[in-house]
Amino acid sequence: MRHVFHCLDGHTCGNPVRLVTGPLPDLAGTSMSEKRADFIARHDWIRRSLMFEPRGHDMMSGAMFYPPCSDDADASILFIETSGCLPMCGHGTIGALTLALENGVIAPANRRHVKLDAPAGRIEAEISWEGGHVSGVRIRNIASYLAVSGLRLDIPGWQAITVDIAYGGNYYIIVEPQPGYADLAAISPADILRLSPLIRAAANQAVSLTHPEDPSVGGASHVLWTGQPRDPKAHARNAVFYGSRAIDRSPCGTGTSARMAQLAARGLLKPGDDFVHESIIGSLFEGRVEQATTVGGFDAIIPSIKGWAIQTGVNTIRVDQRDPYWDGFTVG
Ligand code: PYC
Repeated sequence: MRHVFHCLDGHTCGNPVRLVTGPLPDLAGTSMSEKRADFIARHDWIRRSLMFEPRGHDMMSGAMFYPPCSDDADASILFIETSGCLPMCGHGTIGALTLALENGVIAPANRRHVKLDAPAGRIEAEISWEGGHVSGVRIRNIASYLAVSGLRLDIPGWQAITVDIAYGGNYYIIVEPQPGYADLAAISPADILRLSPLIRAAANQAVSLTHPEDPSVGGASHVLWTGQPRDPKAHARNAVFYGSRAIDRSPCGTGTSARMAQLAARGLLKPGDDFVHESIIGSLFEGRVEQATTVGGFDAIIPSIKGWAIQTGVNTIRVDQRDPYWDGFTVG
């Protein structure tokens, strides 16, 4: 059996985005959270075949637009990545909206203001246009909060470290400078790929994380390594590990949201403050604390993140079940 998927490929500040325009599977459920669960239960082969090698790679990340779930939204968005179907993805939203709006995949009532139902909740996007091109997207993200602070973890074969865990649409284990970890500049990408899975396993063994208002979201999935900025416009630099072998090339939208929530909980950011985050390749997201709020009894913030994306191609992808690797593979 052969399946053909039509995709628009691009990247957001360096990290890939593959927008699948069709055919899309019908999903059961009335909310994007229920539809995400149905996709995972019945259609996950589509994610695996389009994200993993030989059609994708370790960093591949994609999205699909569906009709809105709530009355006043323009569309709904589902995220498919090598790490699974994330509740929320910032770089994915910026890229998917750019590709969709430039190619007429969605037709919002207002092309400068798009309301989306995401599995993690309602997000809104301000779109900047230059001629027929989207020059920037600012997403107003879901409520983000510091979930755990000062967690001590013994990392086998390395050392004991102290981390915080914050939520920005996914749960992030945040590694800051401490004895044995001076800065992002002091470790190599190979170290990040080797140590992050160990940190993630130790964190999930030490604490059980469930979103206080959405039991379908839980577990620490991403590791955010903090660092001093290199670009004078940035307040900080970071590298986010996700999946089993990926380092985000963008500054990571949900990671930047989690980091802003952590800094706000410490009193280092307040509503109205900007926070420019630099990625491992030097690209920038412009973060901002929009307002203070609460999540299930935790003090929280509504963050926004602005970034840009570029289309790199139009991709018709075949998934042929005669291919022994039809639903993808990963190495290592
Ligand atoms: O931008 O939120 C993000 C993200 C999550 C994983 C990779 N990028």
